[in-house]
Amino acid sequence: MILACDQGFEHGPSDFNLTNIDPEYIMDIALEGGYDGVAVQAGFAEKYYGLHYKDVPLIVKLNAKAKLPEPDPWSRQHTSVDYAVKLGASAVGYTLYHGSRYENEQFVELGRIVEEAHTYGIPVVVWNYPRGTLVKDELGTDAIAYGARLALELGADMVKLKYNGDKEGFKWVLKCAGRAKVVISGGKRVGDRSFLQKVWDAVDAGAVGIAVGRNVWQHEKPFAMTRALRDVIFDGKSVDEALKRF
Ligand code: FBP
Repeated sequence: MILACDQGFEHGPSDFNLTNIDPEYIMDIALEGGYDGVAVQAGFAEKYYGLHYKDVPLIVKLNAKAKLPEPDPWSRQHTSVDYAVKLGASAVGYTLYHGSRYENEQFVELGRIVEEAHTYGIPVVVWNYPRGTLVKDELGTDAIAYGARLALELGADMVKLKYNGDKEGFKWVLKCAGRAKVVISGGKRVGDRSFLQKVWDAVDAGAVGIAVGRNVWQHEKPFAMTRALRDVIFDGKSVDEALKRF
């Protein structure tokens, strides 16, 4: 269970309110919710990841792009593996937009990051989203499966993918990811049942877990949602059982 909070950069502050815009609020959910990792940008880690939060493994994102109306995204590296390690990272993260006309530049960047991170002995988590003018369907099973394969072949230890609801197709996606562990992203805030069902289906198909943000920290009861997610992911409980947490 990874809590992601890079949306302030990727989407802008409109995803947040007066409470959850505070990075300490996010870090407190990660710590008290017992998350296995918190994925943030370097500046966030620099100012908010201190001794108090050392029990939450830190994943530093090494690249980002802001929300510009650019049909072919190019998310460039802005933080080094070396600096992420100095900040206390247990892993580094990188978003790869395959299908963008800049994908080759991103492949090269990610390849170098994998070499550096593995030299330090830390894993690389790849956010893989098919996106760009040539991508007909960002949520197509074939596009997601291709992303899973690219991540494996580039050296990802874990790949974060969107779950499109095609459970049989997702089994193929997982095969394509090979030994790279698959976690799913959350997406926009939706109803509790629908979110938990998506997680249940993905885990039942073979995903190892989640790396999500908005459906947790936009929730008015983030700890109840965290417990419900734990029920579904680790304790094999049904969605109906998990919903009793609310
Ligand atoms: P959410 O669970 O809030 O969707 O977060 C997952 C995530 O991958 C973030 O880490 C990232 O900022 C965002 O989704 C990217 O979303 P989009 O697909 O809109 O670019």
